[in-house]
Amino acid sequence: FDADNRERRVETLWSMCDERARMLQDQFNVSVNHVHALAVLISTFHYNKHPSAIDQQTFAEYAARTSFERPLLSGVAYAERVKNSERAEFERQNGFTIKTMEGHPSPIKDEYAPVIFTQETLSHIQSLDMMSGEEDHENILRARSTGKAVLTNPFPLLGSHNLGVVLTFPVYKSKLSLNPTADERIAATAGYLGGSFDVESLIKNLLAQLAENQPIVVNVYDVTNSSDPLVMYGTKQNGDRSLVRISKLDFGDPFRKHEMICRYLREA
Ligand code: WA2
Repeated sequence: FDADNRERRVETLWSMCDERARMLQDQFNVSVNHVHALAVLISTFHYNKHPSAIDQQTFAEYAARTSFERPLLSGVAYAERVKNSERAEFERQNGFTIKTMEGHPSPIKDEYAPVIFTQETLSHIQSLDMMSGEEDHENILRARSTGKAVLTNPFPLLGSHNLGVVLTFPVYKSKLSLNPTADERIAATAGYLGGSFDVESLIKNLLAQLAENQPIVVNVYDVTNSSDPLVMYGTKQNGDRSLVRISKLDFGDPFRKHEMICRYLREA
């Protein structure tokens, strides 16, 4: 097996892996940008307009009709911040009890993040307190103190049990000052607009569209903690271990690091 062939095999793997990483990153980033726009929509039409111009039905319709803008998201939802002192009034006005992620009535806590608007595809998280889930809870705290889009590590999503990551944007009351501190941000928080990347099924779809005659094994890892890489996508297929390409991925949350690892399915 000569050096020329070997070189071509290396180059082909590099370009196939880089192309897939670029496509995934692009689709991820356009999805994030559109969720950002939805957060602005909530702020503009739900909080800065009296009475609010958005209810569950309006949100669900808008989310469904714009879902083509968010190719990797299985759905979007809005969770409102509710302090314990406001809970009774909130539950009376909305006509439901705040529930834990397991679906039971929530015990008393300082504050809650019950979902009030959902895209139809996420209707199963309606009225759930997103602060009662470990990954969602971390996301909510990090989003509201930074003002930025944040991602969870990969975990099994509610309902589907597929591996995914949750994206969260904070929504603030209009009172937020120009260069707010973290504490000012937290105090002005109105709620959390987010969605779920159903990584398992949606990346598979994306990669299937690119399938070529040279089958490759693609894995995506969350390598935020370099000594404990977390599988985000891909099965444990071995492939040809002698040749590996690691392509860079940037999903826009500087706190998290991701990479794509590719190898040939078959040996040369
Ligand atoms: N969305 C969909 N499935 C999930 C999930 C989630 N969170 N958490 C676990 N499975 C409304 O950060 C606010 C969405 C959370 C946003």
